[in-house]
Amino acid sequence: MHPPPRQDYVSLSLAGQGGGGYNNSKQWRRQSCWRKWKQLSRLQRSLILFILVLMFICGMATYPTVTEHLRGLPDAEHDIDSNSVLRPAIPHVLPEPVKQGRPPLPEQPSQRKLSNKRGPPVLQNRLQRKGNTSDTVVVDKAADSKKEGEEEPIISWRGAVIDTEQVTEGTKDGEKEDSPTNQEAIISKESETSRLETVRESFRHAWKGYKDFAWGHDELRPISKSYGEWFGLGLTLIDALDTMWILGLKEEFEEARTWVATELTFNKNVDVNLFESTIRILGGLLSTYHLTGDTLFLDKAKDIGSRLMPAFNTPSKIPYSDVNIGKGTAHPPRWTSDSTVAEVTSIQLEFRELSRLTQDPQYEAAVAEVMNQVHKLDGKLDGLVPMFINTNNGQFTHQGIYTLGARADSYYEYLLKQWIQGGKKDNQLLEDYLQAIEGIKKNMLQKSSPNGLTFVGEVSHGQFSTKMDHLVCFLPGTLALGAHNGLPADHMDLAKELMETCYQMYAQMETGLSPEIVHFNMHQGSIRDIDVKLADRHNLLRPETVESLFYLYRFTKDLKYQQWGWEILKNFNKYTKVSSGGYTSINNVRDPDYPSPQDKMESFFLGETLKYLYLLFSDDPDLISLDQYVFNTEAHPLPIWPSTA
Ligand code: DMJ
Repeated sequence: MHPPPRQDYVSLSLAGQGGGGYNNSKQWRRQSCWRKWKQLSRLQRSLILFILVLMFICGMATYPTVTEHLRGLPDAEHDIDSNSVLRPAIPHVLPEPVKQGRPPLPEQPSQRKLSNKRGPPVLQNRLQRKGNTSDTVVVDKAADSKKEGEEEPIISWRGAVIDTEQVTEGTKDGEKEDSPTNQEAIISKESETSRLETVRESFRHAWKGYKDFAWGHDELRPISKSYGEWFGLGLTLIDALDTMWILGLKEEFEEARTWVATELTFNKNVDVNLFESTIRILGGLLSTYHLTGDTLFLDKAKDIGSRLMPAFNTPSKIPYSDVNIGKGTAHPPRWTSDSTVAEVTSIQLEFRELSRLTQDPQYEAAVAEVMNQVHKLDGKLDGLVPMFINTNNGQFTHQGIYTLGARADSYYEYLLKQWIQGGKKDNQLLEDYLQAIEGIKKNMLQKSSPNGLTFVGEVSHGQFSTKMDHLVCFLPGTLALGAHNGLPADHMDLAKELMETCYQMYAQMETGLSPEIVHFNMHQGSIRDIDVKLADRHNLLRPETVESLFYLYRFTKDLKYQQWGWEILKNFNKYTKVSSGGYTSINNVRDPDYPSPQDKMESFFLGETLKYLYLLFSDDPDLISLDQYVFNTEAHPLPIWPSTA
């Protein structure tokens, strides 16, 4: 090799130079080195010194990473192993799952080194821990938005807050794979699986009763092993279609689909209630169409939707309550020309969606007209609406009574949900919703005695009443949904307080099941928070509390909500399950020895209650994502419209 001609090239030849013979004494070597050093030019000496200094600096800089890496190897190994056993809940910090082919090779040291370059060692450990513990503990959503380096509260599956620094210590000390944290993960996963399976079993049991004794009819009467007819349209079967799809009950779904394809006809001389058939039948068919892509359900939805339209032919454009879907005529109930406010304002999600799918604006126009009129009406109390509206003059009637329960409840729910469905653009809906929530806070919220449960009472001609319907328990879920969509954070605080109250309406009963209506005690010295009147002790298998538990769990990941739902499901199974098939409403939630079965399984038990329980126990946020779907008031998910902007 020829040295390059340039003079700044440093050439060192340390052995066998010159004529000096080999002498291995220390002194000779020292003198020889010194002589050679002196023989170098000034430039050469400076360059050598510069290189040595540079090497020293590099050595110092890499020292901590290398030592940290070496120290971290056993823990990293542990992390990788445990991650491969458990499914990642925070996938971006875990290895990609292998989709096909051979199992993955063990990670090579060079790969680990690469991953260490993503951040300083301490931060890396944090990220790994977070991913690592994702199956064992649930990271509070709010914690995710915290800056790196801040404390992250982690909640164990028992609901206890764990100090993240303690987890760090445990991991550094070489925690074993079967550490309590990982055992909890496995238990937690197992309980998710078994709870989901319990809901499926419950559904199958209900379905068995319906199939054996009420097939194709509206409702099962499980005690008398017969059926009840309301509209004569197979209400339970239609209401349950999307539940079967979501629960993955393919066989049951297919037999129901066959019935819809071959037996279901709306060309019948029957009177149906506009609201009930819209939320259960139209909503159920639209939702099933969206989930399955099967146009059979869309065709049926168009058919029933168009047959319901005569209801809007009223002097005021406020629809009548009843329609004869065979004759195309509509009318109010025999005793009044009023409609219920909740009914005329809780059909909008379904008819708007029907217009979007059919490109026929008549459906949306009809229901939007109702909303516009109600928006402008006098007679509200701080955004709260009365319970009745007249179909002739379009005015509120029976004014002065305000409730969040029967006859008004879903008005509030649909203000928010229409706003969400339409991409959060309609300010009128939003303003009416926000004003109503303020109205609730101002006029209806009180605390019970002795335990200070927050409850929503009623107002009657200026007088506050401590009565609260079970129906009101939709409200925590709706408030939480609003907060999730950017509405004030105090809505979530209130949602949590009311959720606790709704749970107590179950927990404080002898059967662990809520009555239809409760009254809260407010006077000092009360011995219990909740009283139930004799006539209000029934339970109709209603969904509102488990519906709200689903929302609260989705948004907070607080495991207590799953636990509460689990208790409720167990009590439904204990007190309302009929051995020959089906579940029954009961008359007395206060008598565990004889809850007094009513011999009726409402269609919403399959359409709503079991669906929300299933979604509550699932830890998959994409199973009907709340950023893609909005549930109608009968738990039928409809898509949030894609933005056209
Ligand atoms: C259902 O039909 C709907 O949830 C409605 O909004 C209220 N009543 C029942 C369930 O309780």
